Amino acid sequence: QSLPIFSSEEISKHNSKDNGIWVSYKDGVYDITDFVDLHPGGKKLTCEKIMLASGGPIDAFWNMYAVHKTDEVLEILEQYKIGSLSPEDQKPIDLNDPFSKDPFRLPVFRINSKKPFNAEPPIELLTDSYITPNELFYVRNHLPVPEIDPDSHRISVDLGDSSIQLSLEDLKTKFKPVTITTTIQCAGNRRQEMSDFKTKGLSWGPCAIGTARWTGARVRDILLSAGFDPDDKTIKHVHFNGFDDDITNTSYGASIPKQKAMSLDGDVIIAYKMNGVDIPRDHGYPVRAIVPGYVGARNVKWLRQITVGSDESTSHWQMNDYKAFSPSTTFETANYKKAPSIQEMPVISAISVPKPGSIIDPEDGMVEVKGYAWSGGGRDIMRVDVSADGGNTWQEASLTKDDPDADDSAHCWAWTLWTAEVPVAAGKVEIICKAIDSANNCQPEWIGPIWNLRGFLTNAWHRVNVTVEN
Ligand code: MTE
Ligand code: MO
Repeated sequence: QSLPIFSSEEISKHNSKDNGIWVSYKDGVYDITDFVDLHPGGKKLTCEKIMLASGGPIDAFWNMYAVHKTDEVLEILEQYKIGSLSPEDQKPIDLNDPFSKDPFRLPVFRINSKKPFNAEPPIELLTDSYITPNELFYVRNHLPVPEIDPDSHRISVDLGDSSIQLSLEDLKTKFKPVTITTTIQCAGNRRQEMSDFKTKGLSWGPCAIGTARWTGARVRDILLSAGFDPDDKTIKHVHFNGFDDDITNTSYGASIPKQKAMSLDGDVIIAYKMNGVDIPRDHGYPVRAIVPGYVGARNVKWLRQITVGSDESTSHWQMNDYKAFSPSTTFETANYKKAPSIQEMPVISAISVPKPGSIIDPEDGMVEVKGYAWSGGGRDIMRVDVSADGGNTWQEASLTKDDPDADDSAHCWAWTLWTAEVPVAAGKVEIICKAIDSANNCQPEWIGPIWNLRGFLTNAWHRVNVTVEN
């Protein structure tokens, strides 16, 4: 007999134990709820990974986790077939669509824009591990993901009067590899909170942030080997250009101050590994700039060129984006030329557990609260305070860091995860957190005084509203 036909829309509704866990593979649709429940010992990992793909196709997903794609697993999957995928949803890729070559992404992402792809992981997964798994790291693309052949790709280091071309092999063998653990955060992280008032930009929640161990060559070493004179006072900025371009052939670009790029303490690298493996395509394969402590936008992905100049990059993203304004500045009065570029990031924190809207059954009147805290410029997190009574009383959270540089105050690039036990009263409760960094910077109480029409740098006290049962 013939099985029913399902659309990908219908499949996407089945992505939890409550609604059933469905996936599609090639033209088949499978209800794997029971399979996931069975948790066959050694297959636990497979189950957990498949859970991440629930409600969507697992084809490309399995290519990513090829080790799990055994005949045995495919046979098991066949037992759970419930239907076929509708022919419209099996469409071959449209070659006229510049985004058709974009890589596969996990369906668990909260998508803010599909083309270009912009997405953040769910908050409950974000702080599960100190190092964000590559496949859960937020993605912020302005353009289609370029396809780069790693063998022929060259990074051009152009110094005006001299120029060198580096292959991936050169980058890996000619320079001392360094590994830097750093948090990267988009300037638009938590913009959603400012969007109650009008802002221009994607509506990010609090998860446009992640932490990874990046391995690569120091930009300092690269520039020196290309003959750059660090004492040349006319040079003030180092520019990075990407391989991704728009219809006018303008590529993504950004710049950072020379001091940051050339300082040994700056730890600016051209990375070719993310958490020990090749950088995934969404995150810059094969090479990207890593600028610890600075705004995400300067960590140029798919790097094709490094240049130096007396001025900042003239790229749209350096000149007319990533700048904040006073709360009274309007779209009419915003003067992008005059406003300084956002570079070093301010102190921020956010609550990841409990989720907004949760109903909590407290144990002995206490609730466990978790989250992250981070500051830019290599500043460490000294303290995180949590309150569940409108800020009358505060509990100090216990802090977890796994940044090998955390002991060195000039080098704390990665975030701090924290946990606090907080007393709660029954009823509607607002849980608040705030962090203090190693320069004693603290977060503003609310977004009012920092509101800006672009919705950048939303670092007010983070608030989560929950209901506490009696
Ligand atoms: N680099 C290129 N070439 N193109 C881009 O669109 N986006 C930037 C930056 N580097 C971008 C880029 C922005 S705004 C951010 S926040 C980070 O990459 C996001 O990095 P991720 O996608 O690896 O999280
Ligand atoms: Mo960003």
